[in-house]
Amino acid sequence: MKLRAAALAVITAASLAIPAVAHAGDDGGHGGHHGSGGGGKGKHPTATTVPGAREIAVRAKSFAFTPDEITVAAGEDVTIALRSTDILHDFVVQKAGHIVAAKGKKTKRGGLRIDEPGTYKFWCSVAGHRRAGMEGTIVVQ
Ligand SMILES: [Cu+2]
Repeated sequence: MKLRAAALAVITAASLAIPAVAHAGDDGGHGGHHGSGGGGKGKHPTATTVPGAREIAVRAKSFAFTPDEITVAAGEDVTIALRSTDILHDFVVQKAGHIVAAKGKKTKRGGLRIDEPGTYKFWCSVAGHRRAGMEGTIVVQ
C-alpha cells in the first residue's frame, strides 16, 4: 500500500513536468530585468522605455512585421513603437524576451537594449503567428 502510493506520486510528478517545456523558444532568455512600464494584465509586463531613446516604429499585422529587419547599435536604448493594424500581436526578442504587445489599431511602446553585437531574431509569440510569418531580424552593430 505504501509502495503503491509512492509509485503514484512519481507518475503524477512526471506528468506534471511535461507542460513545463511548453515555452520552448529559440533560447531560454526571458530578460528578467524589465520593470512594468505601463501595467497591462498580460502575463508579460511591457519593457520599460528610456526617455529620449530612438523610436523605431514597427507595424504588426496578421501575419507580418514591417519592417522585418531592424538595425541598432550595441548598447543603444531604443523604443519599439508597435502598432497592430488588427488583432493582438507582441514583439519578443531573442535573449531580451517580451518587449511589448499591441492590438486593435493601437500603438504601444516598449524599451529594448542589446549590449552584445550580433544578429537576433524577433517574433510574435501569439500561437501560430510566428510560423505564419511573424518574425524578423535585429542586427546589433
Ligand atoms: Cu501576431
